[in-house]
Amino acid sequence: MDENFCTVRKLIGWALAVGVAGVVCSPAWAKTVKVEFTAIETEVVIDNKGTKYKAWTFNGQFPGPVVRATEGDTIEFSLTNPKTNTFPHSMDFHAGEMDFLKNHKQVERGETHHITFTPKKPGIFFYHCGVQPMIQHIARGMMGAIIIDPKDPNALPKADREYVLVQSELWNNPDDVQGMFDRKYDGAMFNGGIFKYHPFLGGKPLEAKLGERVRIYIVNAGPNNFSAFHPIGEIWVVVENEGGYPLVTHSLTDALRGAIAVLLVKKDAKTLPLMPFVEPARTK
Ligand SMILES: [Cu+2]
Repeated sequence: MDENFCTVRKLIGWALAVGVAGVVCSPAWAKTVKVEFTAIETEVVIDNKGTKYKAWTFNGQFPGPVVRATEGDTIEFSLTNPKTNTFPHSMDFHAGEMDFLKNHKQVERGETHHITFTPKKPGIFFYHCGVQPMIQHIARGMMGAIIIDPKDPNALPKADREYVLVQSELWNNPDDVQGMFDRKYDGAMFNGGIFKYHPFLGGKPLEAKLGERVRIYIVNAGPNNFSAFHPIGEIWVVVENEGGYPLVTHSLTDALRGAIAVLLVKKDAKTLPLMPFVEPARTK
């Protein structure tokens, strides 16, 4: 593995974007990535008006932090459920291929559970709490994205910037489990916010400069709906003009309830220090 890349990533990348405790580089390309999550039942803001919502979260974030590793790495994960919580919680990484009965443990209050696995397939995957009613634990925020980069650094073209969008539905009443089963939801969100990246509705757009390659990762968090994700005003290959380009689910009942983001392409585009921004994939 490239030593400079390893050192830089260890110092600035992972710890800021992911909440990862440490990255240990080995002589080969594979490394050990330590990820520490704490289940936190807390209030979060879910729209541009400041509306608070009684969420269940990983590390206080809705969705949880983006976890990132490279194909073949070892991920050492721990989930702590403090005694101050009310409910048990758990973790199911869809990037993992491991014994379900052994690893998917319900973590009671006051306990910490450890999972170690080696992701073997590159891509972006869902992760979520699996405690019943699972539909409620996901709807209330205990979910997120894990990116597994290909070990071949040339497998994907270099991206100048990357965004992660996790789409989910919102129930204004977080205790309405029957409404969750009945799909009677009130809003749809990218990254835990109604119109969070819509500049005409109080949100802050995602930004890019003309000519940049922007890689956008999308995760269907549901708990019920899938995203019919696509850009408006362009096709995926390249943006040819400066301007605004909505990124939507074309399932309009969800788009019009909040799942519209805008990619603003302009000369002075800045890098946004937001959860959806993750460091560029490893390239050489
Ligand atoms: Cu949970």
